[in-house]
Amino acid sequence: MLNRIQHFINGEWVDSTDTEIINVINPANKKVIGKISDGTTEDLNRAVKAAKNAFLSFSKTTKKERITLLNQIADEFEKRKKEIVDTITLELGSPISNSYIPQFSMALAHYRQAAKELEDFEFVEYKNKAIVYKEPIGVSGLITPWNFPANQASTKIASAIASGSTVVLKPAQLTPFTAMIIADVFKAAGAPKGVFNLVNGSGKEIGNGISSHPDIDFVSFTGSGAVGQKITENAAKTVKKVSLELGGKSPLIVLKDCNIEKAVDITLSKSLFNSGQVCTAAAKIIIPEAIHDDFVKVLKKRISKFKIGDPQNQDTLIGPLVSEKQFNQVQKYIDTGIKEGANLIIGGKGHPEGFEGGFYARPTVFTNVNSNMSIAQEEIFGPVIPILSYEDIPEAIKIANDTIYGLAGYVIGNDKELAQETAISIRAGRVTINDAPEDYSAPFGGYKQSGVGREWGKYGIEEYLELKAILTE
Ligand code: TAP
Repeated sequence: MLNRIQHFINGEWVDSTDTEIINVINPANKKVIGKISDGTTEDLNRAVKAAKNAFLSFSKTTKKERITLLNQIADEFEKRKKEIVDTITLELGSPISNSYIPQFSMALAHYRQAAKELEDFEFVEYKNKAIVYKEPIGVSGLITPWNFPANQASTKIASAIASGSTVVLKPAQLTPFTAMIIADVFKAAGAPKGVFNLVNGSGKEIGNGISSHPDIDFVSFTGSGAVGQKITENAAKTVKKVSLELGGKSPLIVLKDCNIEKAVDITLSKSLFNSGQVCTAAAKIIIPEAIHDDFVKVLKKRISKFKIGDPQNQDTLIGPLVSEKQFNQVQKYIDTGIKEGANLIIGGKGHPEGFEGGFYARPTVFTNVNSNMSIAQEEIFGPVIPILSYEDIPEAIKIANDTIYGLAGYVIGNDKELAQETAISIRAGRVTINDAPEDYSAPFGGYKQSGVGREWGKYGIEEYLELKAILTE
């Protein structure tokens, strides 16, 4: 039982100002795995005060000092690999192999990448006779979701530290323990007191407190669109800069000349990874009419290879959803898909046989989906694959862009030129062709209602900077 009922403020683990606690559940068996404090506004105020004090000196550190600190953080993070991987597996229900790659490895990569970006990052630019200084933005409030507990926090923290800003993190109450290990990492790495602070608690109390706090200069949020809007409204009252990484309904366009087996494998991994609880998940699959039936035939065979199981088992590829709320949301969309007339060819409502004790949903595939259906428009955040078909490329692109979102997209095909042209036509912040690997130096973020601002690499660091022009004679 993990009993971590303290907050990390000013370089120390400290008691909460209240005794309220929150139970954390293992989604694979619904058992309580530990407790955290349900933080108060007073706890948040202490953390903000520490971050504000620390900013006075941390904002003056040199690039070299911050490169050293980021590498020390990365080293300490790496030392705790097993603890982090086990914790993600326990609190999120992510299969253990995925808790390592990419959950752990992505988070680690952000610290290393930020240190690397700093090497040749220019904090001073000369424009005619003006000198442009890029200064750290100040106290940054970070609010993170549960679906990538290490990665979502680490990309924000790494960028903030690289810029010389200080932070107050509020992780999701469903998955708080991984973030608490990050606090241990900061302590072990010898980070100056107050540079990193963590307050646990609810979005209602601590999240709202962050977005409306007069001493917080910037809020970086990842999560749902509804909460993103609320944060923006709150932040407007103190004219705070806000960066939002929200949801998506990312299209995956398969081109006619693809290798069908390969295309199916990529589709399944992009749709079903993390049980579909990924903001960049391939969430509407757009197939040429000419190969539709062959593609579906292969997909029916291949999907059984995605073994559902206990997240602790090395060969498990699909674990439970994170919570009952998430399970119910997925059930609702499966119901809606059926009611709206899509053709359910795999899966359906309920639990997979033998997995009734956790929040497991059945991997589900719908064909005969049209672009107006809710399952083609709304973010399901579960293992549900809607398949649509197209006659020609303009129609494929029209379907792909028929969404309020624009976070990611995918194109699979052999004709490199056509794949690239198609990728360019998708209105989204990050489009992957075939099975291209991640690139941590490239920007990550959304068009349209998928968000505001960018994370990762130098683009992430730039979010945490203010520009000052000094005009000289
Ligand atoms: P959210 O409610 O958006 O939670 C994300 C974070 O925001 C959590 O830390 C949450 O705190 C906090 N929060 C909640 N209300 C807040 C408020 N008023 N002010 C500031 N922070 C607040 O997400 P969810 O309810 O867990 O999931 C709902 C849906 O959001 C999912 O089904 C999915 O569609 C989407 N989602 C998207 C993403 C990404 S990466 N785009 C990630 C997760 C979920 P708590 O600890 O109280 O939850």
